[in-house]
Amino acid sequence: MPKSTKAQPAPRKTGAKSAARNTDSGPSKVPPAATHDLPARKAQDVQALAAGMPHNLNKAGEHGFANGVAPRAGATVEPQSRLPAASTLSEENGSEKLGSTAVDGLNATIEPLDRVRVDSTGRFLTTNQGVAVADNQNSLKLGTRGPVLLEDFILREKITHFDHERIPERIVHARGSGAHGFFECYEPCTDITKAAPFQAAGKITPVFVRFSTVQGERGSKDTARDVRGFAVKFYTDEGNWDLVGNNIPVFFIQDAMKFPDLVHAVKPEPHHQMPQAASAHDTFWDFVSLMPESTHMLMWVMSDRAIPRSYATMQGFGVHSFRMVNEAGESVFVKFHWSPVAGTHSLVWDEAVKISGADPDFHRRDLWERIEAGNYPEYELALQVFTEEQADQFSFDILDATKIIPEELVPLRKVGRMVLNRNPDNFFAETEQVAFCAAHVVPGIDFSNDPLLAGRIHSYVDTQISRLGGPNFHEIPINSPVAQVHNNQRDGMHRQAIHRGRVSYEPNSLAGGCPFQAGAAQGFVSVPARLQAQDEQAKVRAKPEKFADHYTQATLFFESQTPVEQDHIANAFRFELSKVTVPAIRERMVASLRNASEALAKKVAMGLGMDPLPAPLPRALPDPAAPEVAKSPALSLLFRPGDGSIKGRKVAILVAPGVEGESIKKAQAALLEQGAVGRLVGPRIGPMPTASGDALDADASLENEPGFLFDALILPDGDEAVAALAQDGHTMEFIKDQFRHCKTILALGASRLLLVKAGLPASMDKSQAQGDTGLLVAEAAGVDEAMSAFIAGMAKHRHFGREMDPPLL
Ligand code: HDE
Repeated sequence: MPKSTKAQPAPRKTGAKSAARNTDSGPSKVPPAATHDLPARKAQDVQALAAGMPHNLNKAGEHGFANGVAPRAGATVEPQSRLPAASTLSEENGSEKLGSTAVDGLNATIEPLDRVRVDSTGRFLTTNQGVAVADNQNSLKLGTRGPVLLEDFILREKITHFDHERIPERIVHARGSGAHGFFECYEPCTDITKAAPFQAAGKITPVFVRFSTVQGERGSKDTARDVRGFAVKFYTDEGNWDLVGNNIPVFFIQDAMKFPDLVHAVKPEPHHQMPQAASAHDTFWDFVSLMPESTHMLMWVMSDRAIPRSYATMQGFGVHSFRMVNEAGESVFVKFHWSPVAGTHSLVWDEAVKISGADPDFHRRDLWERIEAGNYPEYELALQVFTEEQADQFSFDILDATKIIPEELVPLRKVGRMVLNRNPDNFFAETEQVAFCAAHVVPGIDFSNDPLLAGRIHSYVDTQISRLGGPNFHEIPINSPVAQVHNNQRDGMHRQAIHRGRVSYEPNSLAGGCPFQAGAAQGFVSVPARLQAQDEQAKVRAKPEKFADHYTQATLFFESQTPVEQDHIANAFRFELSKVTVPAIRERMVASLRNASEALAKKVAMGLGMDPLPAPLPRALPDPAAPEVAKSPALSLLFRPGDGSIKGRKVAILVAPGVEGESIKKAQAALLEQGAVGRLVGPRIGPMPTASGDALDADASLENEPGFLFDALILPDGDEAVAALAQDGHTMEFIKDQFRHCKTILALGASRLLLVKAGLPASMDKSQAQGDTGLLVAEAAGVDEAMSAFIAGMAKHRHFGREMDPPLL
């Protein structure tokens, strides 16, 4: 606790009333006064408080290294009464609006969001001033056919507010979706950190998470090939900690100096603003082919990681090396990893492209629906913990954000889980206004010297000032911490806090020294990073030597993928580079790929009709250090299949008049039991008479919910229904897309014919012999058993054994 001395009361006698009623000068000594005269009492107590701090007690200790690492708590003096800290003696005159007086030591803007949640149930319309609006249909006119009057303040307030509804979108990561949830600590991590969320098993910390794409504008499609933002705001009881990460553990560049260049290159080209939310264009590939340090990241971005199936099925990474520090001040390095309990699952490219047309909100909808259905997305947080001495031995530099630390080299330590269990009440107020910031850390967490991270520490606060209209964005409810906020920052646009008293500086004696510096015991103290050799201390614009190894980890990533994933990477490079209009850029990129993987470069070149191969690009570091591991199986998406559940998946069950209803109802029930949704998709929505005379109600149509929006397909029995579906061209597209995207298909009874009509392998036995357990046929009577096989097939996510390039169907 801070040092605190009690202010000595002045003797109380009469005679000071008039002196105490001035605000601009006073006597040489505060005259004693009767305690019941408030102005005089205040003057005495202020004098006593100020006199209680005859000099700045901390000043002498403020210098030198020892104070630098362990600053002392500030000195404070306790006032005799509440009067010295008050702005005004009239604060006792409360009202419905004012409430009562400030509560001692409390910043009331930091309260649960209930404080600002609005529910208009049973209320009438009002203006922003709370004045009831009698007529919300007509503007004020001079007669029914006369001119509208300038006097109509209700119309003008409404239109003016509307005119200003938009705020600037984020420069990057404009497109996103958010959710509330909590982080639960598995075990105390006090050995490595004093950070509040990690102090006790079972400790719960509230979080808000925002997932995003990077390149596209706010209204762009969710399923673009892109990195996904994975930003988590922990409302810890020691302040907000933002872990602003991505779903890919490396980045394109090594130094913040290059970030605006990267973003300018990947965004729509400035002359015609095309293409939207896509890296497949000249300027992006021009830039990255001249920046060989991007190659590792390119491998990830061309992999299926860049087209996740769901926010609930992608990993998250802190990317940079951070530090953790314990109570004793000992520090280690850490990398942060989020792993989805549902496993890592992605889309395939053809599917992603189609989804972006039919449902640009695919990921947003999926996140919302999972949470509404109680299938809460869940992720485990793990740390890679390593020391500075270990880091020195690695073949790569841990300050280089284009490098990972293979899990085989430094294992993952699981420290907790995050569950997203509440959708926001209002997208704008929460998801749009949330302001993440790489600089928001709490005691126990600290930065490394990664030069990319350094730029981020600056950038995020800066950008919010223009995006959210001023320096007080931390007071927007979604951004305000649950920990108390007390400082001497004042004013600025949209200030919410009403600070009591006249002191807004430190040191002070007039507020008893408050708010005082917390000191090392409770406050944030930067880790005094180890001093490097003297010659490295000079001011330079330079990179460490190991940053020049641009290809070793690109090779590691590619070699660690399964053959299917390698094919997808090659196909993505082929697609993207085929969209480039300048052959020299394409060639430069393939020349660069030759340094990472000759096989990949050849395959891409072949797909681009490039023969012969261009000579490999010269390497910045001809002889890089040998890597610790040649393969890291953990880098494959298939390494994390998840808990095997099908929760949150969507299944299309086609129906048409004459459908065999019982098997469909059973199938739908079996899916619901597993947490998956089976939707009845008909030639149109509405009731479909079944063969047995009752009806099934189709809630989607072949037209409004095309096949690629579903994770799996069930085709129904019933001759009449099958004949009707066979007449509808959508059905064939539906089946073909499901097959092409390697999804699980179950054909019941007569619907086998539809598979044949769609051109699927005529002999199911042959397909199954090839191990494709995702193509199932069964009689309607055997639907229970068939559903077990179907669910097992879905749990495998995809059946890549049937994939062909180009696709057969
Ligand atoms: Fe960001 N980044 N970034 N970034 N970033 C922003 O902040 C920036 C980087 C990331 O859901 C901006 O509030 C610089 C790496 C996410 O609101 C901006 C550099 C990683 C989000 C900004 C980087 C990220 C952002 C835009 C290089 C992965 C969305 C709006 C030095 C670890 C957060 C905003 C949300 C957003 C700057 C590089 C992740 C402009 C200068 C590396 C997830 O401040």
